[in-house]
Amino acid sequence: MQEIAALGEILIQFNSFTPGPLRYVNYFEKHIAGSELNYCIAITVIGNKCYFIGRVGDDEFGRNAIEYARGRGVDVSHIKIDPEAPTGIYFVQRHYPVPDKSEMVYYRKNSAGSRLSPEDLPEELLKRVRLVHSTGITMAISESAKQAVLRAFELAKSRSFDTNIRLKLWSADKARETITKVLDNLEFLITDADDSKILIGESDPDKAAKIFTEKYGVKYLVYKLGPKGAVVYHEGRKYYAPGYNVRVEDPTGAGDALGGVFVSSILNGYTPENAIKYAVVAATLVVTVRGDNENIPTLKDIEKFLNEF
Ligand code: KDG
Repeated sequence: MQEIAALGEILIQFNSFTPGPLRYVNYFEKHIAGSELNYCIAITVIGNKCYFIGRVGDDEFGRNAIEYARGRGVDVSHIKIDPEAPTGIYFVQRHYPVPDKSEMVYYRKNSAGSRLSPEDLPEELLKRVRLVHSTGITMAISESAKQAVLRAFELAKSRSFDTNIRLKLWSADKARETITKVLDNLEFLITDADDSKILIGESDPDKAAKIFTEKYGVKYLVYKLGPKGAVVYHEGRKYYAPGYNVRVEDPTGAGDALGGVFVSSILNGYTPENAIKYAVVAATLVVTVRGDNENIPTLKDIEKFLNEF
């Protein structure tokens, strides 16, 4: 079993029970989410150990977040309870104005999670683990959280990063300036056409791959293609896994499941070809429900999907 540490913010998600503009939604369903937690859960579901590093508020939602993460097998011993700020929340608006897509509305400014700072880092653990993971979201939420990611990546033996550029959190220019600081020699980079266009001015996957792998030395580039699946570039080869046609309930979290399942499968010795196939199955199952991580499948369930769907 490999050990991974992920840095980020756990958020309480209020997912619209019905599709359409939030102002007309009367019922919301609570889930526990946040990109790095979703990834961490995917890592554990595939059989590796994941430590989550972050802060939650000293409130009911903070306790809920910790209990949920622990219940999903995540190591929560490095999650701090911050009495000075609340646990962040967000709402998900579904299928409006673009069918099959969701929009996030955040209430997370000055949240406990955004107060993550380099002092919160368990340095010995970060030096020891096989891989440290974070995302563009954590680099966007505050200066101290950004510094925490930079320091954690300095300590890490190896790094995994999902660009996850959320333009509601920062501008494209700021995202480019900040994220390009961590691209060098990543073991895993997870991205897509929109983020790649912002970062390197290129959205074509083959051209972007050349830049990420040759200029920045990324070892595994995972390029998400939405409903079309995903492609991996590794040591000059390309592995494509097509998507599946399913009914979309809420695509939020699919990319995190894809990234976490891919990384965890590679660490377990699977080939890039199989790992990306499994990762696309995980992302496919996640889009069929509300909630970001409840549908992340085990390897056994992935096999069942592949045999029967
Ligand atoms: O990838 C899913 C995440 O976007 C969602 O869980 C909320 O972490 C979140 C964010 O910051 O957007």
